Amino acid sequence: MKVWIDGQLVDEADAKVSVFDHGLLYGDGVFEGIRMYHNRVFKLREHIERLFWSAKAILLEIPMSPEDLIRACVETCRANGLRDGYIRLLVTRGKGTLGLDPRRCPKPSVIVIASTIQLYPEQYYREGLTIVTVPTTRNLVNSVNPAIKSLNYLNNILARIEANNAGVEEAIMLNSDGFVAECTGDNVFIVQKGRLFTPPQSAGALYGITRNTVLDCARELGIVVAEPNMTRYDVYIADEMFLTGTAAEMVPVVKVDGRVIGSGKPGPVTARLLEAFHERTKTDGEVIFA
Ligand code: PXG
Repeated sequence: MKVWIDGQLVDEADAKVSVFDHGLLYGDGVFEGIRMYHNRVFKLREHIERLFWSAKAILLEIPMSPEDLIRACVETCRANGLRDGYIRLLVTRGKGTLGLDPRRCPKPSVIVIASTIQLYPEQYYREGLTIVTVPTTRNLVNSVNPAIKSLNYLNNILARIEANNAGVEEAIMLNSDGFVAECTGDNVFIVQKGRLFTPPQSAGALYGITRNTVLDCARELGIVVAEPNMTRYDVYIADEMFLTGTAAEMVPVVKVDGRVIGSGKPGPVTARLLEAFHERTKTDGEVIFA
């Protein structure tokens, strides 16, 4: 496998960062997870835009233009012969000294890894996931805002460990007010009487690109959408529920904290949206091989 690092495509074995990189020492950096479908990098421009927003929020200057980053992603897919798969794009604060001060890091590093990704087992897409709410609270919007896709995912990892301990694959995280924020790597949606709801971004969620795509699909299908604050109660009484994320795509949820959601099977609105989503993956994004 070839990995893109700071302008060069190198062999996987030579793709290395310094132990003094503040991305490693402090989780100081930002990233994106991007998918390729049918020879296209899905929503690549939107991912690059969000990467620049994350970087801006942490005062990290990306040493490349958006257009150059787009080219680097496509080039890395080509170098690995990938038409479907997954890109992990990251920008670290770079090599510095021991000590927090990012002024000691003169040059941020840009890394593009293009590979494949393991989906949830197919069974979950057919039958739906069982999930739980976990005690670890979503980061406060006034701390490291959860909208920043930073290299410090420890909060989400703790929640994921709590999900693992409960024997399930995902976890709902609440914010400090007790409202539903999102899952550890996915945004949350519910369907109630034919209408689609997802927590507002101010509740402490990532500005999910799959979330936006699904909202666009819903509006196009004439489904009413809203972004209200949502409690666990709202989730329990939903007719349908699903999660969205680049890795997970759209995955139905059929049980939360022991409560069966709706009929206990993936619902009809979820199925319509899933079909619309898959259609979009066929036509959107930068072409890899001309
Ligand atoms: N919330 C969080 C906390 C995330 O990390 C999403 C929501 C969904 O956002 P997108 O833009 O992807 O629709 C994410 C994204 C992984 C992995 O390796 C995780 C994500 C994306 C890609 C891969 O687990 N999370």
